[in-house]
Amino acid sequence: MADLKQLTDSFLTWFGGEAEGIRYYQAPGRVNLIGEHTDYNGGYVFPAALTFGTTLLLREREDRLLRFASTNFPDKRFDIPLDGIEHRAEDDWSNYPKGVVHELQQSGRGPQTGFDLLYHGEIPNGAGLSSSASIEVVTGYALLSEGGHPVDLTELALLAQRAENGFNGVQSGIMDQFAVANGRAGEAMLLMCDTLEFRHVPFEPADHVLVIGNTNKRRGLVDSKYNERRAECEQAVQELRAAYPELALLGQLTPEQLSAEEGRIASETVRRRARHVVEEIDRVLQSVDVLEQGDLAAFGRLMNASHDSLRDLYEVTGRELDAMVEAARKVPGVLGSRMTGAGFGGCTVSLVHRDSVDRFREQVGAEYAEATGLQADFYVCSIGDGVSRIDV
Ligand code: NG1
Ligand code: MG
Repeated sequence: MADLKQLTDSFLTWFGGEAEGIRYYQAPGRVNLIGEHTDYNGGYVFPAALTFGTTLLLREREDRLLRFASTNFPDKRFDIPLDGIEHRAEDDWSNYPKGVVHELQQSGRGPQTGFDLLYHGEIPNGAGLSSSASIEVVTGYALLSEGGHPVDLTELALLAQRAENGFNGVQSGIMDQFAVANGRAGEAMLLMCDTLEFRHVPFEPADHVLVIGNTNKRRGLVDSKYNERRAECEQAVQELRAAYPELALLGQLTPEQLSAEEGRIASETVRRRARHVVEEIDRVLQSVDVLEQGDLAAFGRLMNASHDSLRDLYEVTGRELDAMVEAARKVPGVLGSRMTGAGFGGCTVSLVHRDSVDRFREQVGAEYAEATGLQADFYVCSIGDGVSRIDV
């Protein structure tokens, strides 16, 4: 948890005035345990909220100005009138909270006064741990609460997704915002991305921990490739409609249904993309089954199968993620290891025996550096709660 006393001092340095009247909110980052590139296909995902994320301090103003500052980007503050909210490339990270304000205004619940806002992010940027969703969700939650509006967490997740998609031009799925809004400590979340039905699944493996490994390979090309994969999935749906006229999303097909008709897909590449999606959705459901039976080893094997499919069929892993996963799987006590998030760089997640964590850091760090020339970072993580107000 961030040091609130220090953040309060920092708030007063940015904005002056008194500490009285400052309120505190937090939203976590998230890690997806399995179910990758399934959300925008209307399939299942299995994410969990982290115990670190974004802390937001805010204080009402008497005028109609929003002033955004961040401890992560200390050389710039963005002062924007409530009546002038628009996307501007040069406004950098503040486009995320601005997107949320825009969506709140669209829905008739925009702030009625200005605010001073200080963000403190503990999530590495561009690593696939949802720093942007965390900023969006904490902003929406805080401004709705301050305005005296009831907060429906699912509606908040959708609003935050629109802020990311419409305002910021990323065609993201719903998983990130949803997990950040609805997470619960000690539990992962089985989410059906088409209907948004979800349930929490206890995930507190006694002798094992989740270790996130950051490849520190920033995801340069992610936007174009991400949208390319989405287009390939839509292509598959169109061609499969010859057999399944009602088909709207790939996630509606079982592996057997796809396999019976995949010959209708002309491109071999598109066929492989489709196969990844339907099999990955199936793996999510199998994961919940085996976890509910307490079979962690089986879950680890499903994590491995997920990564291999993302590498061979969906082709979104890349040299760095593959090298890290390969090194991780060689460490005794590792039940499974896979990339998490969009891919191309960013993070891996591994299920590691507690007694093997030190060896894991050492051995994976060294082998990864040798293979790629990059330094890895590791975080042993627990599953935390979704967005909330912090009472002080
Ligand atoms: P990351 O890599 O965490 O940004 C992206 C999408 C998700 C999902 C995953 C792949 C964004 C903001 N998020 O996650 O919705 O599609 O890729 O499973 O684009
Ligand atoms: Mg993001």
